[in-house]
Order: sequence, then structure tokens, then C-alpha cells
Amino acid sequence: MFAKIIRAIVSVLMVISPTLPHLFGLPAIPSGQDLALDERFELVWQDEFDGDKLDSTKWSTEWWVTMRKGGYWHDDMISVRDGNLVITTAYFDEPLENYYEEKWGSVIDFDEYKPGWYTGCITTNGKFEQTYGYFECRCILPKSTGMWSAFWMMNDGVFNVDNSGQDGTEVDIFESMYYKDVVWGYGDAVISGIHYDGYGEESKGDSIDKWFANNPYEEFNTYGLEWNEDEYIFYINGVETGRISTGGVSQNPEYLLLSCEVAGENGVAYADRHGVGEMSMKPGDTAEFIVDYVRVYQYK
Ligand SMILES: [Ca+2]
Ligand SMILES: [Ca+2]
Repeated sequence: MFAKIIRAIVSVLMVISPTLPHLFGLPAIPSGQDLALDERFELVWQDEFDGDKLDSTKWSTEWWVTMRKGGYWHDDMISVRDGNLVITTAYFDEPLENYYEEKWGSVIDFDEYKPGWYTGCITTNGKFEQTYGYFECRCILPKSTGMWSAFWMMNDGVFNVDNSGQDGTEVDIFESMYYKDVVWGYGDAVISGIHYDGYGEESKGDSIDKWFANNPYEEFNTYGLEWNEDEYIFYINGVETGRISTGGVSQNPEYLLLSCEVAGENGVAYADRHGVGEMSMKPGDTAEFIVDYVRVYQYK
């Protein structure tokens, strides 16, 4: 009910000016240029997730293998079935086994696995990276407040502080964090943005604010990024949402990540979005981030 009213209001505002919804803190409806995928790009890399386990020639689960915000990232939460990657989030009373203590224990300051929420992340780090092109995933988002799913890219230069993003930028092609706002009808939105110059005091970034997808917790949508030497252009279902060139775009190859996080800190989930409230999901419930494919294209 509220959802339809909010959408109608946003539609009216956008007729007046496409920037108006964001001025009122509302998501906007994608209305920019069409991607024209087939005319402008050729497919160079893909995973359709057709097998029965994660393809280790394309993906690794070892990008970060310990506590992550209000939960833990763990291999057991990653599965491939029915043509999809599924990253499951669930609560465990007994900590899951630490597969990486022996391998990484001397390098990583492991936070002990404890009872709590477990979820996961996969990355092409060390297996595939690309400079420029078009990057797309088709997915259904996990249904709970406190869940934060994302399709994003990284380069180790992100940590280099030089007042520029050209040496490497975290590009968040989409992040879901608005399930809290489903009641009011703008929970069907995702955000896109960038971060560069590390994650400390010098950290910089930009965002294109909230954009509507179509019923994204129940239905597949595509979320894409076009990246050239001048700008990042974000898309939902092949329609531009916005573009960013702040700090200068990355000129270095970047690897891909698909991840789910539980909001909170020190392995304790207490957040519904940015650090307040409760998760709507309770122990015994599960949330699934379902990804039909990841496809990477280069300009023709
Ligand atoms: Ca930099
Ligand atoms: Ca598939």
C-alpha cells in the first residue's frame, strides 16, 4: 500500500526533475540512458552457476575468512544449486569450524569463531580481474533487516592514499541495506557508490544515493556497472541510474566480489541498517542471496 503511494509520489517528482526524489530522501526510478549491451559490448567472462559447487577456477572464498561486522564469513554458507549461487545467512549456536587457522593463522589476526550469524563472500581475486568494460550480476536480495548484500569490485591500490581514486577504487555496483524501509515502500531500493584512499581518516568516496529495483527481494533484477577511463555509470535492468567520476576513476584492473554482511560489530548483530535496531530475522530463520549469473563484458 505505502509502496505504491511512494512510487506514485516519486514518479510525479521525477516528471518535475529527476533529482527531486533524492532531495526528499526518497529513491529515484532509473531513467538514464539505455545500456545497449549487444551493440556496445562483447562477453569476455561469465559464471552462470550451472554446476553443483563453486567453480574454484573462477572464485575463491579466502578473501577474508574471519569475523565480519556483526557476523562471520564462512565457506559453509556458500553453495551452488539450481543454476544459482546461494549465499545463506543463518545463526549457529555452536561456532563453525575454522578451516583457515592453520593456513592463515600466522598472517591474519583471527577473531575466534563464536555462536552467531554466519554468512559468506566470494571473490575473483587472484583469478580474474579487468580494467574497464561492463560488469553485471542478476540476483535476488536477502530478506531481513541487518542484511547487506553487495556486488562490488576492488584493487589493492584502494589502500594507497594520494588524493586520487585512479590507483584503485572500491566500486559498489550495488549494496542492499534498505529492507528496514520495506513497509514504507522505499525498501525496494539499492545504493551504488565508490570508496578510495583507504578506510581511515583519509578515506574518500561518493554515492549516487538510492534507486528502485523491481521487487528485488522476490524477483531477479540485474545490477551493472559500465566503467571507462572517465566515469563509472551504474545500471539497474539495463537502465542508467547515475554516474560518478569523483577522484578520477580507477585505471587499474579490479577483481569482483559478491558478499553478504550482517550489520553490527565485533561479531554481534544489533543493526537493522546503519547500526541501530534489531534484525527482523531470528535464530532458526535463514536469508538467501541468490545470484543467477555474473557476466563481464569489454567494449567492442
Ligand atoms: Ca588513492
Ligand atoms: Ca544461472
